[in-house]
Amino acid sequence: MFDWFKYFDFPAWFPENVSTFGAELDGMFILIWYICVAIFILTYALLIYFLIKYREKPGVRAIGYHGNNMLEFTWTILPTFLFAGLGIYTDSAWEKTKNVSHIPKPDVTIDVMGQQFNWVYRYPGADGILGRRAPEFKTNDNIFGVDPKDEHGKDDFIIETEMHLPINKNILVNLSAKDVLHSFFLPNFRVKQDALPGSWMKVWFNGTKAGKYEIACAELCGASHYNMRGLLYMHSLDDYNKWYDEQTKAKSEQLAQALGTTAPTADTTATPAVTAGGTTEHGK
Ligand SMILES: [Cu+2]
Repeated sequence: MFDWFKYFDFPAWFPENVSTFGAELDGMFILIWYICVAIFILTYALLIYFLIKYREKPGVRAIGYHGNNMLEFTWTILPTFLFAGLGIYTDSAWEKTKNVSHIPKPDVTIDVMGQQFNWVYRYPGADGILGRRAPEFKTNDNIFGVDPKDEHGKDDFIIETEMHLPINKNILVNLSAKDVLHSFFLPNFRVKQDALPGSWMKVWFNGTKAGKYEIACAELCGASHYNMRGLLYMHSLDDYNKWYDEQTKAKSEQLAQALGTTAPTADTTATPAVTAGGTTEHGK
């Protein structure tokens, strides 16, 4: 038999959730979805019923009707309670995911910049500290506005389109845009946040499953908006640290070349970018 319910069950269309807070947000979405479906069915059933009941009949005259205070009172009060109730019920999920003062201690902090038409990521480099940035340093060659005098900024490395992160770690993204409004969208992580030129927003999440995931722009930002697609690789901690080491080595070689010196030999004492354990529990 054709399974109609499968098509009616809209939440089943969601991309796989791989975020610690995803299930809670999905639950909220599903609750609101089914309330909407129930109201839709109720109102359309009534509409069709009245259409048939009060259809034109020979010998029956239409009557004028000037409203009913009780009815109007009811359909104003009921939605008020419904919306206020939903607001109170979903408040904790909102606080956990969006309230900046409740962001858990980050294990990895990176900058993400949206521009026409791709995403650019800045990692803190070998020292693990992102260089200071300020608007006055912004140029086309320095879109993040990193202070050229800040030592912490020298080893920062920038990559485009592909983002790499470790699983089971608290990720903090400082988000901004270079030109117009963009929206940083990680469907599998239930993360979506507008990116505003001239402003840095904090976005956090914690991914639970290694793999390759889509990054999209969810704000119509120009002619190639559809093309603003990135890939997020979630790695095990070891794989992530390996990738990170390669990037920092490439960066130090690049720096050495620019200075006309040879790169320091691979230092075996380098501390891993992120250490195992010590993951802060997400939430408050
Ligand atoms: Cu965009």
